[in-house]
Amino acid sequence: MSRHNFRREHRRGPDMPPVISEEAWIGRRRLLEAFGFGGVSALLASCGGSVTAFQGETEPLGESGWAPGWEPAGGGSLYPAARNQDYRVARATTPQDVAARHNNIYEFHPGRAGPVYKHVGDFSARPWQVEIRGEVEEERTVDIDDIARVAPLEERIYRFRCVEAWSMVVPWTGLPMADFVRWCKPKESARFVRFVSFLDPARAEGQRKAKHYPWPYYEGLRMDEAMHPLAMLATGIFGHGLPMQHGAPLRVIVPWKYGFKSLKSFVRVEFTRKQPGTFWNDLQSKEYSFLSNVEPDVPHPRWSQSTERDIATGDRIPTLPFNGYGDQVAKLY
Ligand SMILES: Nc1nc2c(c(=O)[nH]1)N[C@H]1C(S)=C(S)[C@@H](COP(=O)(O)O)O[C@H]1N2
Ligand SMILES: [Mo]
Repeated sequence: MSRHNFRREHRRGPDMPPVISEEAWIGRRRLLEAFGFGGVSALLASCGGSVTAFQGETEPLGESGWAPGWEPAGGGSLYPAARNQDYRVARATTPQDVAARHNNIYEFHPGRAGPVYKHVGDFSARPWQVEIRGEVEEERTVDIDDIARVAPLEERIYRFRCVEAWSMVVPWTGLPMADFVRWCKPKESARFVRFVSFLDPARAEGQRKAKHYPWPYYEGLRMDEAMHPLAMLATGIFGHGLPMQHGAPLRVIVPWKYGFKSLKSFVRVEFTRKQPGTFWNDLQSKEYSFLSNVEPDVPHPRWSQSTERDIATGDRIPTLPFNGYGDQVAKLY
């Protein structure tokens, strides 16, 4: 794709309809696997524009192949963490293979959710440090292992709903964001917490190609949102450390908000007095608000938010207010 086309294709937001729908892709993959084919590129070569994304097809990793090749945050002995049974979902958990092949992380693959795992290359989440800055008693730079040991790691099954109307149900490993926030020792004056992702255009091809984005990716939460028991600092998924495409080595999870609020791979946490800017709000304020809670009755300017597509089954299902967490979080708003 030329630079010009690339820009045209990718400037619209975290919500571009896929060139080929993920249902179709998964469907073809299942079909091919059933017939014993390892890759899909040969078949897709006849599909014109959709071919680009599938060039360089690598062997499927399979259920156990998604654990990262580096030591996860806190060390491998902390995984798998015990499941916290208070956090369950009355909907089938998305198979790991499906979740790990359908991701959104513009640093590696800007434009739409898709097979980001093919674009992470040999990017490694070690060594990795996190700066704690702003309205805190003492600014510090800490190692991910210190963060992962702030509280016992636990597993929680959460719904996850992207603003582009796909969704999944996955087991995250991590700790309550509230415990991490307290450990940062914010001052009374701190009213928001801002997260910033890595900047590494040499290794992250999306940051090289999509030069028109204001890298690095940044997001923010109100302090009461970050302190809510549902907010997590995730270090793992499916019982192991996060693979790069899911946001290694640590990320934010706020399950009642659209997926783009759940920033991945952060290197900086900053406590602020004023509401910080956020990546998508700064790019398209009419489409992506600072709060961005899941609100099925409030359509995106370009599509309805009343239903969502389960990435595993392909089923269209109703979207729930606050993504099903209204009884816990509605009181915040
Ligand atoms: N740093 C960073 N974090 C990010 C994104 C991104 O492009 N960069 N994309 C967001 C979007 S739009 C979604 S839907 C989720 C996807 O998370 P998943 O790939 O683990 O499902 O990550 C969010 N966090
Ligand atoms: Mo998203």
